[in-house]
Amino acid sequence: MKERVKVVVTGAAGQISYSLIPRLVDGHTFGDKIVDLELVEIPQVVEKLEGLVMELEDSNFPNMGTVNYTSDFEKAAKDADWFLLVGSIPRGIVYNGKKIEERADLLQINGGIFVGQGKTIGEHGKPNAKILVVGNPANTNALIGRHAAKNKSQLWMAMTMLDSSRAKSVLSKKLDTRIADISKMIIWGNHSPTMYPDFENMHCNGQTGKDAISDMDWINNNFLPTVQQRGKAVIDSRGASSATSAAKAVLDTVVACENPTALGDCFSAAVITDGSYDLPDGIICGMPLRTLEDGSIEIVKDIILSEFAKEKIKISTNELLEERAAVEDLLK
Ligand code: NAX
Repeated sequence: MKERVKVVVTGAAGQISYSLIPRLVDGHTFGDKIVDLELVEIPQVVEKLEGLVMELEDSNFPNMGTVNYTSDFEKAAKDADWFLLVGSIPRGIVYNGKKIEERADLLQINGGIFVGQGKTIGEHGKPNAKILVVGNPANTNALIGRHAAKNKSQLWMAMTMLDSSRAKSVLSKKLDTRIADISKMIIWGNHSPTMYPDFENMHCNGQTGKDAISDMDWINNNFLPTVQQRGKAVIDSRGASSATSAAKAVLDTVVACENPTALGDCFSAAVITDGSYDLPDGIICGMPLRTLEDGSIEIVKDIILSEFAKEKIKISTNELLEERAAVEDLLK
């Protein structure tokens, strides 16, 4: 009998999910496992998911198991292996009669959502569940969720894979090589414009970035701002935030967690700090990770950081500390 995996997706009627959900059951992301889907939305839009379920049924996915949709997160969470928390309230929306413009308001509203979801995941998710927070502000939402879950055997991550893929793309063009030739692309810090894409430690065709790129003018004035501001550039052009690339990054993160990491490589996601690299305690910070043969995931600890890198990372961890202070009441 084939193995099964139960996956909960929130924000299932949103634009990222429309690209993401079909590919969860395509036989690639979870290999040969049968994928049972629990699609979660807020009550106001949950009925729209009936149409998505129809489309999934009409798509002839051999690895698709059961598919349910609901606005009851607790019902969906029971014994789930994976939680892809895409749902959140975007900036600019009118919420309880107030237009949400300030980052602090956004942090409070979304943080509130993650208190409830975190508690439910801690109580009802599998003991070894993996949780990937996509909804912004992703790192701080993950911190709140993890705190509320009070279940240390589960792994909470915030997504930085899209930032890593963006950095790979820019570097591959600069080095005139295929994107597949770039590995070990670490994103440090927050999923925000303060993130630090670590060009020095990336590998390309047997060289490190430090050896391959000496043009610091290009790094400072082109590479860093392009990667850090890429989300905004997509919004400015499309009139909507990254969706298909964000969905691919979710899939890449799942694949990276489900399969052992190649020797010498690592992947990017933000997890709780553990004292490595002198990062402040108690924040969800982008770091290099690797998946071991037994399926466990650990922080890669042997990366050498230059003074340049340390300075940049500090800017991002300071921002994470500020975000944490803004939601202190949700972390009690
Ligand atoms: P959409 O606004 O299209 O979809 C979000 C969906 O979440 C909506 O359908 C909404 O009803 C639902 N939702 C809100 N609260 C919910 C709750 N409590 N439970 C279940 N569902 C809920 O946004 P989309 O473009 O799909 O983006 C989703 C989130 O991803 C946003 O917060 C966005 O900022 C964030 N992103 C994060 C990225 C990352 O790399 N970490 C990159 C892409 C994206 O910007």
